[in-house]
Amino acid sequence: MNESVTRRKFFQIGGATALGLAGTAALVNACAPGVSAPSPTPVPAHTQHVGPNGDALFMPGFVGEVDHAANGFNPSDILTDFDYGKVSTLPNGQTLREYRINAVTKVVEVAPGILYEAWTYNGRVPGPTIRCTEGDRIRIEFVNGTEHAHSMHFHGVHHANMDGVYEPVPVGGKFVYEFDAEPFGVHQYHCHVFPLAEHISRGLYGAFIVDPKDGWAKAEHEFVMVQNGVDIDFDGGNDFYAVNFIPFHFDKNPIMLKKDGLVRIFLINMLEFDLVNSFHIHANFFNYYPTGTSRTPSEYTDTIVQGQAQRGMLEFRYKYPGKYMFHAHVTEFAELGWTGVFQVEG
Ligand SMILES: [Cu+2]
Repeated sequence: MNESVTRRKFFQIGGATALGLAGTAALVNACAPGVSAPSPTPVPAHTQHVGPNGDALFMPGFVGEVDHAANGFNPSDILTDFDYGKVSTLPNGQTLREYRINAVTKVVEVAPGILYEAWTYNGRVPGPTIRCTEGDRIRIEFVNGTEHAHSMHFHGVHHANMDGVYEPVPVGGKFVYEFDAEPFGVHQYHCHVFPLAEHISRGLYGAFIVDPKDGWAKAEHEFVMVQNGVDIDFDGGNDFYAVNFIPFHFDKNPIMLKKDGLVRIFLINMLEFDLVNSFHIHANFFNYYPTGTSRTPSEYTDTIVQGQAQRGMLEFRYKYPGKYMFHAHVTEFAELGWTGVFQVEG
């Protein structure tokens, strides 16, 4: 990429087309004062803030959708796709949950016409959401089907030899991770092989949710949202931002909520290359439980900030029907894809 075209300008000038990667991609963002081609007639800046139909733009975005079927996963499905494993009972009465996870290289269409070679757990980004109850025995057979060494490093409490750091799994290799799930809360797993930032940024991460023994309050909706960036030109800076990997997905595909229903979000920040991420909901406040390890919220707010690997649980209800935005309040990230809509139905 031309040095003078920083990642901050990439999206604004229609970088997909500029890179020659776009194919069918058409970019909707006329809000690019100062970087568009010189015009013989000065155009008042704010006449540019309109979409193709002349309607006001509240967020930039892409025309069209990525091919979720070809990708093999859909961010909307990932919201509620909890994997409880193959369940059995050990002789001591403990619940055993067994998983099989393959590391696979997968070309993912991250924006219409833009293909990205992701490194994935089970062909999707984020990887499977592993969900269990505190005290369960977790057994994961990990097979590395890629062309690089990888591992699975879980956050939580476990033995050193199950930490996925000093035993990288070679190409074609296998490793069985086994540990008891603790503490309850919202955690994650990710590859821990050098260079770490690349292995994580490429897509090797997923949610690990440990429910307390006596459960959470019953919720109408429970969603997993993993915040990430996409560095499509591999220059160590993100070009797009998202939850559940595909930029603008939840702007195009609103999340339906029931009015007054309790919403619980397991929110994890796996963003590389940028120091902080944030989450903001419109016209409402939420209780925030950092790392999900306490039953007492630390905060009642509408915005929280997370550094990398920070995560937590959010709980809220919408009392009025309507359409509400949620997005990173690092607003630059929002304009580069990390934005979505809650549609509340009465
Ligand atoms: Cu790796």
